[in-house]
Amino acid sequence: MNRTIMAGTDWWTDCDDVVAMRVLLWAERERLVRIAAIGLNACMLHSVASLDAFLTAEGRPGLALGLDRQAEDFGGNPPYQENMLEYPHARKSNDDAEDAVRMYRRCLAEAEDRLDIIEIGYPQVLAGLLHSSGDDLSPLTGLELVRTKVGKLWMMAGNWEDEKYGLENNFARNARSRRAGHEVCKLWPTPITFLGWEVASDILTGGTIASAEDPVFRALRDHGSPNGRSSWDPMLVLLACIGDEEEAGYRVVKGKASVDAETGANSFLADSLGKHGYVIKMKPDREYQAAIDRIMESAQR
Ligand SMILES: [Ca+2]
Repeated sequence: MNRTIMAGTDWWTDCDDVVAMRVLLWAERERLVRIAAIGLNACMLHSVASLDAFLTAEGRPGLALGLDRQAEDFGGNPPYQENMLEYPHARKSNDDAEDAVRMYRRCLAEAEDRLDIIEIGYPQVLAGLLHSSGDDLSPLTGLELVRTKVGKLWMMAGNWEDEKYGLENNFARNARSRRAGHEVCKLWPTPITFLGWEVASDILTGGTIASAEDPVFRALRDHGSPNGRSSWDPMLVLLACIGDEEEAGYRVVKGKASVDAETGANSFLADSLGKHGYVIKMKPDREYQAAIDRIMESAQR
């Protein structure tokens, strides 16, 4: 199938983004997807350099990276990023990445076929893309580019256990993520599949990695999770790379998702014709866990 995808990550204080990046690179090696670019939506001192170092250590140097440089208001100080700087890396600072919205516009303008977008972080780059105007890359607005060039958006966001009310970090972290979550749910013109907090919080992965020098294991240890971490981001990435909810072991509740722009709380109105959907697991937790842990081992050095 080899669909082209762009992926957004907060690559912030948590380590499940690191597990998820290994899943994404595995999916490319397996020719499930081709990765066009990765956008960072939290901006920390070593964001670009550490991601570049990790991708290089995993055998995929030179991937296009974009960054939201305004996203300095998420706080935190993850030790895993500084420790990744031990690996060789070409991009030394955040100045070495393109603006994330511009990079997404470039990829969409150049795409011959529709591509999918994966998001495992904060939604403000996606909202910024929707609001972007025509420029030297394309006369189309961001909304028009998404409408004509994106197949589907796959997001780890929200808590959909109670359709009336959920509160989850990616939507609710700060004022910009809340507003952006509101705008993406309201304006995004393609189908969106959400994997919510409730799906993955009890499924710990990465804990079976045997080598203490493995880059993913080191990140888990630096986070204080050497026995594995909740699988929000890796489960969403694996689902998106398989590209079919049922095949990936989920059923979908369709409808319309909303996010409160002030509180970041999410809610859902079920509707079989709706453009949005959240997934519910159809298999025992251990099967999702084993699938991701097998992928972790496939890349062990
Ligand atoms: Ca994340």
